[in-house]
Amino acid sequence: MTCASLVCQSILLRCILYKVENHHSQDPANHPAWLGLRYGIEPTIKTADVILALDCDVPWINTQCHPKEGAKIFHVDVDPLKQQMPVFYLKALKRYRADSCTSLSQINAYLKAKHEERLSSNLFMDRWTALQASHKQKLETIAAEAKVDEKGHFGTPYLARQLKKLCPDDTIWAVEAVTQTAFVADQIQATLPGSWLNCGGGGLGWSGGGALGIKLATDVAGEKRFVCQIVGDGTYLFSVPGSVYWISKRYDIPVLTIVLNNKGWNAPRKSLLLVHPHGEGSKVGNDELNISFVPTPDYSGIAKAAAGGDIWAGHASTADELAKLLPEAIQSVLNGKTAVLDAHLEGPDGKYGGGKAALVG
Ligand SMILES: Cc1ncc(C[n+]2csc(CCOP(=O)(O)OP(=O)(O)O)c2C)c(N)n1
Repeated sequence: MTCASLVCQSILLRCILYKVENHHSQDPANHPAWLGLRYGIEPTIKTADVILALDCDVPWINTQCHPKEGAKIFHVDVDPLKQQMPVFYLKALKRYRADSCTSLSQINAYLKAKHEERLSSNLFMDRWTALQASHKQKLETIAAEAKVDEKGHFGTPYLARQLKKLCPDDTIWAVEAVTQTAFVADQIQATLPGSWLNCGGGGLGWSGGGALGIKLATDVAGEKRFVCQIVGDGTYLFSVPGSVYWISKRYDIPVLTIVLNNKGWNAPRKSLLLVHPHGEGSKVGNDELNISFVPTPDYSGIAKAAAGGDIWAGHASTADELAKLLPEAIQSVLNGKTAVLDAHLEGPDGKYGGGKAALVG
């Protein structure tokens, strides 16, 4: 993947190697061509001369953001015609029904054989240097977003940055963070193939059972990897936590679950604003839209009850509380016991037990 990004940036004028939300992995964040993970909106899409879409179902949302006139688009996919999605259409110059890894290997081999000289010319060296500078800039911008407010409250960027810092380097991230996904991806900056997992399907709730399955699979493979599930609070409820943590305990499958508690569903508001930015729904609060969970349930308590009391469970509303509890939760998982941390985004207001950091009962 690294080579592919390099090749695209070098050979073509400006080319995006771009993967979006619903895929099993993303381009490695330590590569200068990394643009992160976005939901069909990324400024570079509008300026690119060439776009190579690889296994990407929704590379852009036309009404929000689309390639400029004359951009050359190539599409490589196991199913470029999306035969089961009759409305899907990507206006590409060429489409290839092909395995992306094989395709990239072939493209790289071709470029190396035919264009070695061009690749090492000053022009391309200069582009490479510029790309490295823009990558550095991007990483600095992302780092600046991981901040705490004047009350010590944190949002997803800060939380995800702490996770990246404190979890083992080879952690597998099972991510079902819905509207928070891009923030999580920016801060986690996954680089290991297969270490970032999310789901192409629209039905939410896979990540609870999924995290257990991933953990089991790595144990069976002898890798014994640390698995961290990062899940929206609404999605956590869809995941049937009563079953997940009962099974986690019954079969001793330790995972770390981080619940992104933003007091309910954020996605429906975002969706309605995309279609009716100034409609009636845009003028009312989440209560009236019936997407608020206030007062929120005791997410980690639900897990604890399901596990017969034998897991680590807690909630944190401030950066200080997080600094105390997150290392404990991680250590618990490393010691073989599942941990569920209810992370109160933007503070304790409206959230269960808000106001004091606590281990659940
Ligand atoms: C099983 C299921 N039910 C409903 C939906 C529709 N839906 C999409 S996003 C969303 C809200 C998810 O809430 P949460 O996990 O808290 O994430 P947030 O929107 O707050 O980022 C809902 C209800 C869905 N995709 N899957």
